[in-house]
Amino acid sequence: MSHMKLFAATVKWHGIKTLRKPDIARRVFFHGQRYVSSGTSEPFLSGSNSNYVEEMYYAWLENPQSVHKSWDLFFRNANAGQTYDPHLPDQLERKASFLQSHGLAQTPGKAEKLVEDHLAVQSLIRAYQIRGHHVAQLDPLGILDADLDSFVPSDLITTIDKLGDLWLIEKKFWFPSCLAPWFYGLHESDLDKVFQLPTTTFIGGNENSLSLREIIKRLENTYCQHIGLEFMFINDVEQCQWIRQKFETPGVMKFTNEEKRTLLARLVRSMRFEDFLARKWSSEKRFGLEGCEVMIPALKTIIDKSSEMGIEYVIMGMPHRGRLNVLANVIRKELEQIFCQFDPKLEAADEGSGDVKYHLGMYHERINRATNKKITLSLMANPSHLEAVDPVVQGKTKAEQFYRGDTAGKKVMSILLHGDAAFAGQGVVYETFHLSDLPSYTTNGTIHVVVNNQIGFTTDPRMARSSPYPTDVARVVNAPIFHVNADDPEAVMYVCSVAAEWRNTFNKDVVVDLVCYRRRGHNEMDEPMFTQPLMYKQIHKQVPVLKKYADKLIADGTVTLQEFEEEIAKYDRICEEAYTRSKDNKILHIKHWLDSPWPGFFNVDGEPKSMSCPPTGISEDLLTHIGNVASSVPVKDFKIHAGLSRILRARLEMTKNRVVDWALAEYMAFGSFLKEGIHVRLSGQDVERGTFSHRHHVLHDQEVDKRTCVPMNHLWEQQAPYTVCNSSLSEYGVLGFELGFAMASPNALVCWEAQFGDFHNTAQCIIDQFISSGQAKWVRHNGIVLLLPHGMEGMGPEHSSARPERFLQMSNDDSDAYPEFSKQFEVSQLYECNWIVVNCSTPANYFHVLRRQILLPFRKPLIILTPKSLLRHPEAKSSFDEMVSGTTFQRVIPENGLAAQAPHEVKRVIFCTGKVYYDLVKERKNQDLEKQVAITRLEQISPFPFDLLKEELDKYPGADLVWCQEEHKNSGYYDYVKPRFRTIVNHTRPIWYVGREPAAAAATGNKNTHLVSLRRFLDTAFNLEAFEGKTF
Ligand SMILES: Cc1ncc(C[n+]2csc(CCOP(=O)(O)OP(=O)(O)O)c2C)c(N)n1
Ligand SMILES: [Mg+2]
Repeated sequence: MSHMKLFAATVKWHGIKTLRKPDIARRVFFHGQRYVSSGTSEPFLSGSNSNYVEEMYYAWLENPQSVHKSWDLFFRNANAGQTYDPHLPDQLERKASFLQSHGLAQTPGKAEKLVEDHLAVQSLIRAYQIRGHHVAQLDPLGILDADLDSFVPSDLITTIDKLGDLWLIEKKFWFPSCLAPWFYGLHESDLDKVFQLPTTTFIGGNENSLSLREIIKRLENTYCQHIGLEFMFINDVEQCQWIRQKFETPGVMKFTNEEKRTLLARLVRSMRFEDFLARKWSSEKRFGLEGCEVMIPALKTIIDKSSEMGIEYVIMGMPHRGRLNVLANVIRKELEQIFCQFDPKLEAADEGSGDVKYHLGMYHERINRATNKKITLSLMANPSHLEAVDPVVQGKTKAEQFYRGDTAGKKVMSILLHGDAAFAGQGVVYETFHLSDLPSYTTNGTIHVVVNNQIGFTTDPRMARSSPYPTDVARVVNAPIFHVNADDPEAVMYVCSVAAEWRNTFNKDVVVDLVCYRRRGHNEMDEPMFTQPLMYKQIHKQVPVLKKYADKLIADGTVTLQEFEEEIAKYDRICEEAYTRSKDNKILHIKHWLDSPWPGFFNVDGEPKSMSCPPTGISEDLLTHIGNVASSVPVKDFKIHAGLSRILRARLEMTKNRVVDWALAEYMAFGSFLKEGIHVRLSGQDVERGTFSHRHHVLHDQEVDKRTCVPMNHLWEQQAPYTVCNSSLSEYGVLGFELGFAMASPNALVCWEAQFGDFHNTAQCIIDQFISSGQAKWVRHNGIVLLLPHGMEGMGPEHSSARPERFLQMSNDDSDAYPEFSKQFEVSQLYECNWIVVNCSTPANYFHVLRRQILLPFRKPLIILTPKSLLRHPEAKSSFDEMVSGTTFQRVIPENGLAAQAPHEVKRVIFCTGKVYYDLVKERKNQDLEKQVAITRLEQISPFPFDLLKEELDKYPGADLVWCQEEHKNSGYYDYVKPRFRTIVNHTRPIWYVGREPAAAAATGNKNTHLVSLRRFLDTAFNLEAFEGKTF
């Protein structure tokens, strides 16, 4: 293509109109030469060309009648006895040898011409297959080029009438006709010559040769009408052949009358639904589908075909455009439930803050009428943030496949809808595509449907993307892309049916690009003429697709006008009746819009079955067993690295000594779930080994390539599976994916680990829009765990802080409200919060908080600030005693040393969280202040353990209260904890800050500065006069 564009540029530069015949001839000769000279890059009888002749020759050898008579003559003229050897080194020699050996040396001109013409025809066919989409009539408005380029590839003829003199392309400029057919050395006089068709085309149907005229006509029909196919970049012959066969075979796009009537009826619903909303609520935003009404029958065709091929569950994600229509006419949400949402007086049930109607999700099991099979449809709720839902849909789809044992994606499938501007502009689309073929992330093919209305809000595509099509991103995964003119409903149906067949045959992604227009402004209140005057003048003249299609079917007798009008009246009646019923709905229950129900997990009212959590410890036997397996290589003849042997030996030693480090504690938690049938999935960059080389959940045989072993999957004969998977280098996409995975079932522990905690900020949208607020907006629980390595260890501005302040700032517990402490306080506080933020200082507590995540009677996102240096810190070890049955997670670890024994003598209580505790303890010892200073650890930061901290504060009535953190003052925890501590003491005592100064960067890049600032704040922490005389 780049060659073509270059060539076009040259032609344009010289000025098309001023080209003189000799110039043209020279250019034509230049291009024609490509096929007769042995010195050019693709010479005669080389590469694919020689393959073609060979192919023909071998076919002739087998059966002379199988090739066209011209080839028959050609090969018969050749001398018997010598065969063509394509492996001779020199092209010229090869050609000469071949011709000579076949007795053609004396008539090279004739023979060469015959071969050249066939090769030319083959090249012409290939040119259509590769570039035909550039000239396909894709834009219903006829004003824009879907590929943003009005250039017609010079090797395409595009219509037979244009053979001859100068011809008009796209009514835009004159182009010399000779550049097209002559490009391959073919002339008008060749049009009625018959050519053998290569095996790479199906245009012949049952015939294997056709006249050039017929070849061009059929190629134009396939590639240059209302469908534009991009697939020739796919590196798989079988897949290319499959697509060619689907589209090239003559007569493939025929529909029965029944099918046409169904299509018309679906269009009626799609269009009349929008009309109805427009009539009833003319000034309400609904992001109508007008201009792409065909999307509804398109989706229904995809679902019908997929159901026919065995799909039972379709999970969909889509943006605003046409969403209500999809809910009504594809998912089949009751219309009154949709209509009542337009009532401004509709009260919200007290389930959460809710969301606007065009973001809500839906789950529906029903019978697919076309196939009479059961089908479940789920449309995922999503935020405004375009494309953010893509990886979430993929994760949920993967989970549904996983839990059904549908490893090949034969039962569960996803469909993603996109807008043209968002599909091209949002990077998460690319990240999601890159998950599509990874073993632990593939959903075995997604069908992407782009509502390509050739505009994004007010922005023209030429200003919105640098790629020719909005769909080019899909090329990275070799997904075929089918562009189709949305005003040709039958072409759309055909394309959708092939797309569904493709997905369910090859289990790979495919894109359907519905090239359409947007009849109104961005939303119903917007004036599009401000910015797109010409486009909208054309749009105002545009006959709606329903009318066009109805006229066509009425004209050809498929339906009568009366039948058509009855169909409309029938649907209008349905809408009116639903509208009347909708007025009875006074309260909106968001749970009726839930996209992922968890049957049996909650009680019938959707409430947790209890408000308590059992102790999270496990039996000593279990701890020992898991420890032993974690220290072993459970398969035979498996050679591990010597360094790893040392690590495993150390684990065994720890198990014998009844202690755990961080990695072993995690092992214990994960392993214990597997025994209980809870699936555990840990995903993220390099998680299998662990960024800090501490985990080693996947062992690699040092002698057999790619032989691995996951000991966690060898714990018991009957156990839930453990999935640990290194992800692609993405945060937004992968975190979204894991969130979606965690949505499918409450009986799984799904963890995403950031390489370093701060990298989560490239996934901020998933954190803000889904994890923090998902339950409030969509009443959907999610128990995802985020493991965010965090700690100020002199590693520089990045790799240091997981930015706990951001999570805390978004926590919804009220800093000023002093809660009532009931018996269930701990659990009900967890139930009320939007997420849990912890920073554990001991392996045992990490073990417990992971266990609590599943033992809770509901699900909440859990953000864990995980350590780096503590992974190997000799003090950061826990005894089995802290993990055995009856033990539990400690939200606060109070001082339990000398200071706690005589609390009234304590001068200062330092509250802290995480790793700084170890620095403080060491410093206190150095300064011999163990009686004067108590150190209390806050392990669960949010929701704030008001109850336990109150006890701590009461215990030390005469002490200074200090919050100490290693982070800078404007980050970390201080802003979150300060007002809450004050609430506990009713503003009667100050809570002093000790830590690093405020700073713009999360940490210094200078090791010395890091150490100096550490020294400074440790000094302040133990300077008992530091706050004397200060006011608060
Ligand atoms: C991530 C993100 N950025 C910006 C917006 C604001 N926005 C809403 S719709 C829209 C235009 C979308 O254009 P397109 O994807 O072509 O969809 P269309 O509205 O044309 O159907 C924009 C910019 C958004 N919703 N999400
Ligand atoms: Mg658009």
